[in-house]
Amino acid sequence: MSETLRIAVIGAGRMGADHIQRLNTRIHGAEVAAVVDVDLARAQAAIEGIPGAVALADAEEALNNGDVNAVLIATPGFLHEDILLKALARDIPILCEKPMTPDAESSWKIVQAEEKLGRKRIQVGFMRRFDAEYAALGDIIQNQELGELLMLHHQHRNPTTPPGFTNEMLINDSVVHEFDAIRFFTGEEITSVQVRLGKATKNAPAGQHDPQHVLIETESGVLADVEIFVNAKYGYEVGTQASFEEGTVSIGGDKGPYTRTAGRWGGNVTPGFEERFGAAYDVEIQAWVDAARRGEIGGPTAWDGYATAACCEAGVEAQKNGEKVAVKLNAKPALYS
Ligand code: ISE
Repeated sequence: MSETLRIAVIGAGRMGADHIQRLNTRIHGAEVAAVVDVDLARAQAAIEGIPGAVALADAEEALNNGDVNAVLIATPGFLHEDILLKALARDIPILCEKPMTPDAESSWKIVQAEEKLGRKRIQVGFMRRFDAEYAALGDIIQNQELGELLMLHHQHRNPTTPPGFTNEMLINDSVVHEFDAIRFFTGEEITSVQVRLGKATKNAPAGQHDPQHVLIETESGVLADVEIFVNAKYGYEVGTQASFEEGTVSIGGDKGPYTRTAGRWGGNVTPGFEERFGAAYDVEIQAWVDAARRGEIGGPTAWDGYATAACCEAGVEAQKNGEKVAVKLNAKPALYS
């Protein structure tokens, strides 16, 4: 193992702040060296109690800081491209939250820049791959324990959306996780996406059609569907039911405690993604740190970031025209095969 990672966390919002706490309290082999946020007061609040960490307002300043040898990017997706290119130029380990970039063209630029560098430096933050139930279902599929996988049914429900969450973000920010999960489960690329807009909830903000039904096909013909419902009010729920030749497997059900009292029974609905995937984030970040200290990456690659961006682009087009839209991918560079 080489030196401790001294990480610059770029973006101290909801996800950035969560990762800063994680790095500072639960992750081994890494320390927060700098926190960057355009809102300097937010960066300063985020480094409170972290010895040796500095608060900055400019990502480039953090990347040029000699004390920084790794970067975790947790800004909104449209800000990732520039930071990724600068971090690649410094040739340091990078954990980039999803989406890698918001469109296929900019994601392809990142893939090309990394290919030119000649080694994988970017791990993309698709944390579901590190969830114990996702891993267990992945094993059942890979080992063909119930025969061939035929269909995947996904439910992705959020209680509410933050201000500025556009109709396209139902695909780019939320269904992007299912695009990656389907590629992870099947080991195949996605070939087409269709989006159907049915009856909408009155609880969605203006401009959002919610819920939406997304229909997906993979190379071998596995069919998948996603109910994306981002103003579901009651809480957070991410579930999958997989249909095989010899049975079905469901993951993502609510966990206990299950209580019976006063003539009622039940438990609590998970409030948000931090609680649902908290353990998966811990495993993901530790896997990245451990791999980075060996000069490797420990999870989804820039190619996964690019392929899911291409799915999102097809998904946003499909939202508009209701048609089945083909996913177009460039040839996979040897670095990722
Ligand atoms: C959010 O950005 C996430 O990544 C969550 O996992 C997802 O459930 C949510 O829909 C996104 O907005």
